[in-house]
Formats: sequence, C-alpha cells, structure tokens
Amino acid sequence: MVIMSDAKMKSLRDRLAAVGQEHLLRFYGELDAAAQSHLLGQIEALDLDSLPGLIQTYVTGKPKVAVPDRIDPAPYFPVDPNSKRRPWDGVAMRAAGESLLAAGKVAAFTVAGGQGSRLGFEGPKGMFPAGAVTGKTLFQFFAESLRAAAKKYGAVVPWYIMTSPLNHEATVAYFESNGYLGLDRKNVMFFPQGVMPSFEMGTGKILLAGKGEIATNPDGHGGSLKALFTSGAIDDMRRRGVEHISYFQVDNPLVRVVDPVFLGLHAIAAESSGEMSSKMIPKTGPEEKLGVFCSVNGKIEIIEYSDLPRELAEQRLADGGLRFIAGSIAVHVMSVEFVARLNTDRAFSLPYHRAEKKIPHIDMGTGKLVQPEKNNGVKLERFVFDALPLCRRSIVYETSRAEEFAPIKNATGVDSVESSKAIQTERAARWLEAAGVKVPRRADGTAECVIELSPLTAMEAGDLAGKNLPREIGRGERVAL
Ligand code: UD2
Repeated sequence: MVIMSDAKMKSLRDRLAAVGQEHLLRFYGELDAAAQSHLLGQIEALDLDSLPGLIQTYVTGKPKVAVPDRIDPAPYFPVDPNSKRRPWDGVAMRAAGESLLAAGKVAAFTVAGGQGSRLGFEGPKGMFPAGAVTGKTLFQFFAESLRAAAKKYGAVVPWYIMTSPLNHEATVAYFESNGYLGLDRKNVMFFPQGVMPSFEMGTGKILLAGKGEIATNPDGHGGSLKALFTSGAIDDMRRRGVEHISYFQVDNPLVRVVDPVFLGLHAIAAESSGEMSSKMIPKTGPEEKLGVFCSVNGKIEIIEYSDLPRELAEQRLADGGLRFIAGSIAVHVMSVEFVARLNTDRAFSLPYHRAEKKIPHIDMGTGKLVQPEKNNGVKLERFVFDALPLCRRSIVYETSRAEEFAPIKNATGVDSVESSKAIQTERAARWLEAAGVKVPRRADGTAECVIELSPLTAMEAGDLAGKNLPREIGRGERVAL
C-alpha cells in the first residue's frame, strides 16, 4: 500500500502542478485509504517528466504525419512462386519453414488486448463466437490450428497471448474453465500489455475515470514489443529454443496461425534479414481500411490507410490496377532476437499515434461521471509495424484474401460476422471440391450451404487428401467438418 507523509504529499502536488496535472488529486480527500493508495500507485507509474512534451506533441498539438518526399510501392513476393514478374523457390521456402516448425523453433503470438468496441461485444474479443456453423470462438480456431500444427510437424508450437489489464482476468478464466481448449497449459502464456493515460482534448489534462482512478487505454499493439520482453515471454522462448514468432491479430478466424512458406521466406530469402516480415493482400480499392506497404529510402514501411495521402492511395498503373496495392493483414513473423535487440537498445522507441475518442470521465466541478456524446479525449497508441524500418532488410509476401482473411471487426457489413461466415463457407467449399466433394452452388456461383472446417480437419487444402469426407453436401445444409 502506498502511504505518504504530508511532506511527500505536498511534494507530489507540486510535481503534478508543475506539469499541469494537479487536478488528479482533486478528490483525494474523499477516498478511503485503499482507494488513495491505488490512485497514488497510478500516479507513480506516470512518467511525469516526459508528460509535457508528449502532450504538446500529440494531444494539444496534432502531429502532421510526416510524409516522406519519395514513397514507392514496396516490392513483394507474389502469391504464385512461378509468376513471371518475380519467380521464387516455393518448394525450398516451404521446406525451410517446415523444418523450423519440426525443430520447435516457432511460437505463435496473438495480440488480444484491443477493446472490440466497434463490434459491440462485451468481453475479450477472442471469446467472440466466430464459427459459421458451430459458433466456436476465435480462440478455439487458433487453439485447433496449434493442435493441428503440433500433430503435423511433430513439435509443440507454444502460444503467447497478449491481453490488456481490462481483459486479462476474463481471458485467463476462459481458458481455465475450458480446459485450455485442448492445449497443454504449460504451452500457453498470457501477459497484459501496458497502458497510457487518456487525455482531455484541447487541454491535455489526464482524465479521471473515477474519483480515484486515472482513465487509461491499452498502449496499442506496438506495446507488444515491450510487453513480450518485460513479461518474460522472450526469455521463455529462448529457454525453449524458439527462434521466430508468428504474430497475428485476434479478429481473423481464417488466419494461418503458422505458415511454413511464409516462415521459410522470412528465415532464408536473400532479401530478408530474418528480423521482421509481413504478409499482404491486394487491396480492393483505395479506400479499403488496410495499412499500405511502401518503400521509403530503401526500407519497407506500412503507412496506415488514414495517413497515406489520397493522391497516392488513388494512383493507378497503366493496366488500371492500384499502384499502392499491397494492403497489410497485420500478420508478421519476427525473430526472437530482433524483439530482444529492440528492448536492449536504449534509443529504441516507437512513435505514438493519436486517436480522438469519446472517453467517459469525472467532471472536475461536480465530481459526476460524464458520458460524452462527441469526441472529448485523445488516446495514444503505438503500432507494431513501426518497427519494420528498424530491420536491416524486411520482406513482404502476398497471400490470397479468399484463403486467409475473414476478419470480424464490425457488427454488420464489411469485415463483420456475416462476411466472415460467408468467406469461411466459400473457402471450405473450394477445398472440399478440390478433394472431390460435390458442393451445391447458386446461379451466381456462391455456395448454397454453410460449411465450417475445423483446422483439425485441414489447415490447408491439401490436408483433406485421404480424409473421410461426405460425397456431397445437400442444398441449404449446415455442415461442420
Ligand atoms: C488493423 C491495421 C490495418 C490492417 C487491419 C487488418 C492498425 C493500426 N491497423 O486495423 O492496417 O492491417 O488491422 O485486419 O494496426 N490490439 C491490442 N492492443 C491494443 C490495440 C490493438 O492487442 O492496444 C490488437 C487488437 O486486439 C486486434 C489488433 O490489435 O487484434 C488490431 O487492432 P485494431 O482493431 O485497432 O486495428 P484495425 O483492425 O482497425
């Protein structure tokens, strides 16, 4: 418990006043001892010295995202290794990735600290029912993939899950009460990411979520690079002999949790330094909400869709295709040593990105909780992809949208549970047809049924060979295999 003498309290008030944050103690006298101690703990965790600069740059000021003079589209390995544009050795890359997996040198890493507010789902997003037929959760999809990978490659793929202080306990409780989803609990590690204080727009004052509670927000998926290290996950990986981390977001049930071809490209392609690599899909149009792979001064970068100047996003090639075509699906491979190096490099720091939000807070005059109707606050987050330019050489690998990208982000429309279920069905239909199963189709070519394939049945189309499958799926049937 943090207890302070009067003299220490005075000095704390002075330090807060010096950085314009003395209001944080406005209701201190009304709190009981435990609440006082909690608030003092939160204040102690703030880096008071750097606050004024941070606020001036990102909160009261709006940093103009520095767009470099010269931005080119990033080069990438096309999905088809035999493509004339840039042929590459698909067989060798797969073999390299498979041998990393078989040697137990790969870990899976899910960033699951986000707040899922767009979906309107209370609770950890990984618990969202995503399966087209069974309604199995996102976490179940990933767990089944990891069980399938362990079987296929004969080695455990340990799983690291980054939560946030807001959903950590609920996430762990879910795994505890569901038998770790069939995984060995010693191969699953959870750790919460850090938080940032939330600020009042315009004034830069830190908001209070309660009279004795600073309003905070998770520090962005970029916080994972630090949290991997400070949580001991990197040490745990080193102990296990893990060399590479397969990074993915919590929202995509079709993600290739570990992809041998991508792992191989990352680890052995001449263009890769084996530090941090990325997957891309061709964007559907300039407005699609995917960060864009660019090349700036010879380095690969992702520029978030909202930051890429419109005239660049809309540029077309002679054949009508987008010039900046490569959209990020937020799937990366990072080496364990790259993450460790970033954390031991004193100069390492990722920039913040500013987001204006509606943040409930205590009114300083009345002491009452206010639910704002328009944006009143600023959240600061770090993005993991800002580490890409810190690699010596980084590669981008094109993948197929229809095979790997069915994210659930919104309640309806694009990237929603409906669109995800339709993509799940179409992918399963293609794989089953390739294995000789008859699938009913409508006049427009879409499957007239709902199908969900467990990763335990197939992680990729070829895994269906020799499996016991139905000869035909009935019109309107709902099938989980
Ligand atoms: C992200 C990318 C976008 C594109 C898209 C693909 C950013 C800023 N944008 O958009 O370019 O690649 O994904 O689907 O990354 N998370 C945390 N902690 C946090 C914040 C987020 O763990 O503090 C996790 C969150 O749980 C989710 C992921 O990061 O798994 C994505 O977060 P988002 O919803 O902010 O990004 P999104 O989907 O708009």
